[in-house]
Amino acid sequence: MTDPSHPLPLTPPASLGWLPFFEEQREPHEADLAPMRIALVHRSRLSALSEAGPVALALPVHTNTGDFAVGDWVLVDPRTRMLHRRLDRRTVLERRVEGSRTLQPAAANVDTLFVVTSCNADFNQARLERYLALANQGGTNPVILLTKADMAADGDIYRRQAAELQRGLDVVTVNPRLPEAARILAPWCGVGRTVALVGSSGVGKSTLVNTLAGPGQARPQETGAIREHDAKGRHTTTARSLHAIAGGGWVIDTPGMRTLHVGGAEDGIARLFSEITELAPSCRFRDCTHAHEPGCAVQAAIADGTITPERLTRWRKLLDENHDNTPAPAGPRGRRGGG
Ligand SMILES: Nc1nc2c(ncn2[C@@H]2O[C@H](COP(=O)(O)OP(=O)(O)O)[C@@H](O)[C@H]2O)c(=O)[nH]1
Ligand SMILES: [Mg+2]
Ligand SMILES: [Zn+2]
Repeated sequence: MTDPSHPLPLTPPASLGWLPFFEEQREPHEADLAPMRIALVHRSRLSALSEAGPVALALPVHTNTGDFAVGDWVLVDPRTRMLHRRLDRRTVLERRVEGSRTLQPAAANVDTLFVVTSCNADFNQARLERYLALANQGGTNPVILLTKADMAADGDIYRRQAAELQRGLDVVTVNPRLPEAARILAPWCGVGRTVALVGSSGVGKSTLVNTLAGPGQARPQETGAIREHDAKGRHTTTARSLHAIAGGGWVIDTPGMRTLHVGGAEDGIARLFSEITELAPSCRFRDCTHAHEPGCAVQAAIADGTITPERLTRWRKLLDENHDNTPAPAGPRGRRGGG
């Protein structure tokens, strides 16, 4: 941590991903506040990275740390280290809080979301689609990372099945244990850029964080062999955190996002299933559900093999779940998209 008796520098650290988008949000009276990036979110504390290093922030009373995400930009009093305010996010990955419709930010200002899956029983198109919907919705570019291809009989099958999940989707095979993983992922990393990792437990996320951090670094993340549950079977409170990448840029591991419930992601789902969504205007009925109606362009695409029935089923299921998890907007209109 930085020496609390010294004022912190006011220069926004460009290497941390500071952009004109954030600069433009600073009001004239905020010129003597220091921009910093949230690096760690705990139940009762926040730490941030400044030009001078890590800073434990002083929080105003009634601050809810759950409103902040790793990757957020905040303005801080350089003398007292008191948090002043959070700047608007360029992108945000939000997950639904278990048992409620509330969305909680898990990572902010992420450029690329690496959706990690191994080439084994973990591979599941429906689950990958959830992560893609989340990335699309938050304005983040998704890339699928296939791990453990070295242990699979035929990695190409997984590659093909991943590539067909979204038009133009990048799919990369990578072994997180090898140093060359950093070179393979370099096109998405680099100075000022931020990537985040999501995926099931055991697919290699923490190993990848360590590899990206580079040799000679204290291993930032515990991997595989270490128990991920405490004696009661709950997840240990592994905090989400921001780690420097050796070749420049930042990586966020998101241990809280193993199971994913989609809510408020209608646009992200539409983009994910664009081959279905784009056909809808060609259906005879404007409100076609693509289930049983005559003159349905989507059913025609299924009949000629362009779209698989499984894909249509997954689209419908995700859309239904999203609807159930999305708070109805306030106002007399009621249901979202109605009228
Ligand atoms: N053989 C092989 N092992 C891997 C690969 N990726 C990860 N592992 C191993 O899988 C285990 C779980 O990795 P970990 O990073 O802890 O997964 P996490 O739960 O996603 O953070 C570790 O023992 C890794 O060394 C891979 O591509 N090939
Ligand atoms: Mg891990
Ligand atoms: Zn239709």
